[in-house]
Amino acid sequence: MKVKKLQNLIGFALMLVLMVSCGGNQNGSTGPLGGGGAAQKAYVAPGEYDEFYAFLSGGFSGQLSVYGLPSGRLFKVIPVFSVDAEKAWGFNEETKPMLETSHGFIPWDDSHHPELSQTDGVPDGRWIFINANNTPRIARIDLTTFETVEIIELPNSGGNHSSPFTTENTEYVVAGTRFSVPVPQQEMAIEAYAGNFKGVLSYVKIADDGRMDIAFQILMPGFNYDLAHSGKGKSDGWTFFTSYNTEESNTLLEVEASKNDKDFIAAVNWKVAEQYIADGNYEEMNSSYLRNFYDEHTQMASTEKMNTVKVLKPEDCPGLVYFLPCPKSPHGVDVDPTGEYIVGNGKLSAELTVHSFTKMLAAIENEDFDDERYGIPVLNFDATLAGIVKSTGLGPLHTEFDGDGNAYTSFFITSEIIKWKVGTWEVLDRVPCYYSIGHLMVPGGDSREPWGKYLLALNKITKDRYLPTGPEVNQAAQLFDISGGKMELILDFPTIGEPHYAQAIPADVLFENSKQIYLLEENQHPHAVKSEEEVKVVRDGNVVRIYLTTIRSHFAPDNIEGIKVGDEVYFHVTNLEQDYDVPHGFAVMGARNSELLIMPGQTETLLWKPQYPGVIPFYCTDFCSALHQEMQGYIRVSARNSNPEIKWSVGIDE
Ligand code: K7E
Ligand code: CUA
Repeated sequence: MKVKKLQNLIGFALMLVLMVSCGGNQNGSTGPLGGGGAAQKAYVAPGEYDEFYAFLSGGFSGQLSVYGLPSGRLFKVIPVFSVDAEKAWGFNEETKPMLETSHGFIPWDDSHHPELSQTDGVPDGRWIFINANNTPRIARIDLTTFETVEIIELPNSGGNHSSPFTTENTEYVVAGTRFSVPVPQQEMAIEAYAGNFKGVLSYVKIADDGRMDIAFQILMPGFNYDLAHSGKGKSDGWTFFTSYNTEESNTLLEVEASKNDKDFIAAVNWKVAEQYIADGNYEEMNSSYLRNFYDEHTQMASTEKMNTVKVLKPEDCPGLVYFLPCPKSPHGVDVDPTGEYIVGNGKLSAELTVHSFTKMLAAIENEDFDDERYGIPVLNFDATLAGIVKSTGLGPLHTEFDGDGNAYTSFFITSEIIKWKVGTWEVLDRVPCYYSIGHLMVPGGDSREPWGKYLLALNKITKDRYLPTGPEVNQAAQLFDISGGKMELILDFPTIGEPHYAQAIPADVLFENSKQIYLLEENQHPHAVKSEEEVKVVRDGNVVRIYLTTIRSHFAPDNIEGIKVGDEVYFHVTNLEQDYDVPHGFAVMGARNSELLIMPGQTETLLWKPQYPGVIPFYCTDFCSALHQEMQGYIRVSARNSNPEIKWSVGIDE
């Protein structure tokens, strides 16, 4: 009976919260908890595959997680900007260089926006990019291996938030700084901010093979550049960045940066930028930054240091940037699938301001300017206005689109999603979210051809949606079926970190290209051994390299002698398996890093420094076979001043 009482209590608490959080916004289009029909829509039977892969940013976990839709099943956490002991990311010798920056080795970041590569404005499944907000970087993940293969640092940026949104053929991914800073960095009074701090917008060129390179940076006024989206179709060639703090305040921004009735969307013509660069009309600035690349053949990451960047100054580059006034400190900026409408989500307002790209071009042509800021023309507000969505929701943050001419906007303050018609601006439907939605995502919803069907709400506050787990409850995602006229809630599921944005792509675009093994004969790791005959232990001064192999269910060698206290021992472990889904693990007692998790055909390296004489066990951490528990070995460690003979073996000579 106690249980029942508890349920009643929870039900009552829930009701209270609904009344407080949602202001009675439920219109009955969906029950708050869904029904049997809803369960059917999210149900993917055991053994069946999901229709979509969804990639959710890891927020303050710094990673990227992969879920199936509509089931909400977590498939994988891809380590990106934070070390991950499960996969040895940032712990093994191969991947340590991936987390090097000009500030040194950094084991963490805050990742907000995954963005799939596109061809003709449609996500193509080659790569997914994601930003690091704190120490400005962009990472590229290869979607054949679901591994991070490149990370580039962004110099002159103070926090990479409006990033890494792609152009429609992945010519570039962009990176606008959220915090303006002195450029180049130098000491000055903080109150000297206005006029002296700058905001940099970076364009990172993506080569055909995916390699990233900073093509140029635009030195903008010291505003906060919050989000971005590139044009598509008719507006291809442009990128739109929202800004706030056009007041240029350096303190108490919640008040000081909320004074101007309108801030700006910066419209950047990157084709014009390319022309200025081609004509040599730029400044080469000294700025050092790192680029880290993981080579799939050598299976090693390496770091390159770059020393200069090309900078464009808008005041010297007519036609490069225009400001579109946008009310109330806009957060998201979203471009509809036709490329005609640019939606500003003014986060302190109840309305959405939609600009017309065609009208913007006409206003530029007619020089219909109201003002200028630091040499950048400010277009007349009415001249570019396409329409206003009068929603009665509060706190719009982000908008996504379906393939049927509808838009979906998240409202943080009133905790709801509002569906509206592109072109007529009429509100069609609204549903509550539990609670306080940030981004939302429709598969392909920021592309030219959205797949539609589902809408994922990425909520900031979870409260009573799950059983309590101490003071923290993981952030809740909520899945809606949008295939009918009304949005229908069909699933809640917990997420990792605090996802901001997400992307999704039909599963069949990816899974056929998904790599199942690394071919042993293509393994060019400098310390690979391709058979048990080649294993060895090599001493060079106090550096000892142990070349090991794994195959179900033993290590070769598994008895090793001749190691001394004070040695630096590198275990180079090659997994000889050539079967799908047969990794082996490797862990040694007292190692001050992590396990290794070695995929079939791969080589990974663990550094270990033995601390005292003894016999130390090592073992396989991944349950690989019926005799996995037998997959172990020993290392004899001798005293520092001894002179032991190096020996290794596996099995007994008969
Ligand atoms: Cu709106 Cu960082 Cu994209 Cu969060 S941001 S919600
Ligand atoms: Cu190999 Cu367990």
